[in-house]
Amino acid sequence: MPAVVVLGAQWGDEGKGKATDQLGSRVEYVVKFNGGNNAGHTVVIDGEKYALHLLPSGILSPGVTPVIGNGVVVDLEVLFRELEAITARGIDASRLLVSGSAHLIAPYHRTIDKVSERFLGKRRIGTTGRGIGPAYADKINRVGLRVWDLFDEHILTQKVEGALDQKNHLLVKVYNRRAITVEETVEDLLQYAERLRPMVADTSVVLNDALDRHQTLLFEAGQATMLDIDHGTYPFVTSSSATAGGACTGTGVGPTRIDRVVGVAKAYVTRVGEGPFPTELFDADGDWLRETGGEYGTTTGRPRRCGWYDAVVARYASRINGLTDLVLTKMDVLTGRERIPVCVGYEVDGVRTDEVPTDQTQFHHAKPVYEELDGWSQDISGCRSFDELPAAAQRYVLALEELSGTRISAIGVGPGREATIARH
Ligand code: 2SA
Ligand code: GDP
Ligand code: MG
Repeated sequence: MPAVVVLGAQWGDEGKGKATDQLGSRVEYVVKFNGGNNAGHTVVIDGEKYALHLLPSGILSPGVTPVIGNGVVVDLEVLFRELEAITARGIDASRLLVSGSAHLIAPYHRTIDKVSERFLGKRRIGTTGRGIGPAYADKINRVGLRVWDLFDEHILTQKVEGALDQKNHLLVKVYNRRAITVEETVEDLLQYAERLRPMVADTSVVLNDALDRHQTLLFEAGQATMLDIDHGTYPFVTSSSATAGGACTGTGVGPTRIDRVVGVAKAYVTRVGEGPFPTELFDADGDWLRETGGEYGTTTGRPRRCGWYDAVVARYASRINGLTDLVLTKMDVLTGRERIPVCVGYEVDGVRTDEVPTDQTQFHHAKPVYEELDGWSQDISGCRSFDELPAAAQRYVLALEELSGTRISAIGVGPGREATIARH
């Protein structure tokens, strides 16, 4: 397994953190390639819960070198706060590497994220408010700040001046806020420069050299396929490439060096923020999934919208990412349901389709076509092999595998590191 990508096959929070952590014990590098501290990955080890945001989940495995790739946007205050918190819990984070080409989230990005969401009103995206979109917008607009810029105050000042030019106009004239000064921004960013310096590297060289030495790499995606800037439910998406291609652009490792692409999917579906979600439940079943599954945002605490498994989305994720396998998580949450609906297709304005419509209006109109599968009542959280699962649970997995078009190689039956069934 020299290089593997782990990514979300739905709208996020599928349990990528746990999947990464599990594979982490078998890899040498865990590389985050997109997003920033909008992510929230929960890993439970020996009953202890760790919530990671900006740091790669692999940081919890001894011996692993965690890497923040060039595709990530870095909030330095959050980085050091998270590093201090996990170091205080006895985790050795000293090997962390940060790409010099990664972009920085400046305080004004957070401000703009929050005020623009308020300004959008009914058209808001439901962002995490962490400054992610504005930081990526500056990157694409070529007025972004990169980690390397921290080590030349003159250059940093020039770049902050350039970035603030238009923003202050917008903040003062449109949003009725005070102007942000160049000095306060530079001072804020520079306070972290010397602490960061030893971690900064040309991580593309580091990772490609590691592959040359036959070491193993795991690329960890933030957010998910349906939140991807190109392939997600635009404009209700995050601002980065959360699909498999992002692992290449976000790290400087070429696609021919990647061997396996693992999609993580929940046995049902959740979404936070605004945007279309065909299988969403607005009734007691939705509340039941939220409470039984503990579906509240790891970063913001927001209640997640919940719905039944959507095989159309799973097939789409398989195609867009070229998935080699799926990890199906949270099977244990469904225990106790007599029947479990699974979405096998959509009806869009009276026409049946088996594909995710890329026309946004059509996706908003998509109505799920359900097939009902038998549920199971036995507790499955202690099962550690496929054969131990009740027959109906086995049939549920096999049906999802068939409908999703990708082999299910592992099944999650609880939040703990050990609560997984591997299928060989
Ligand atoms: P942003 O902040 O610009 O990335 O928001 C844009 C959309 O992307 C969604 N998004 C997420 N969806 C699920 N999980 C995320 N991480 C946290 C978690 C979220 C939380 O693990 O629970 O705590 O609320 C995440 N990050 C971004 C977001 O909801 C917008 O729809
Ligand atoms: P991520 O963003 O994809 O890493 O997922 P999150 O950590 O935001 O949300 C997934 C939640 O489900 C976390 O609280 C995990 O501890 C939990 N979890 C992961 N896998 C399983 C599983 O198989 N069963 C149960 N019950 N919980 C799980
Ligand atoms: Mg999450």
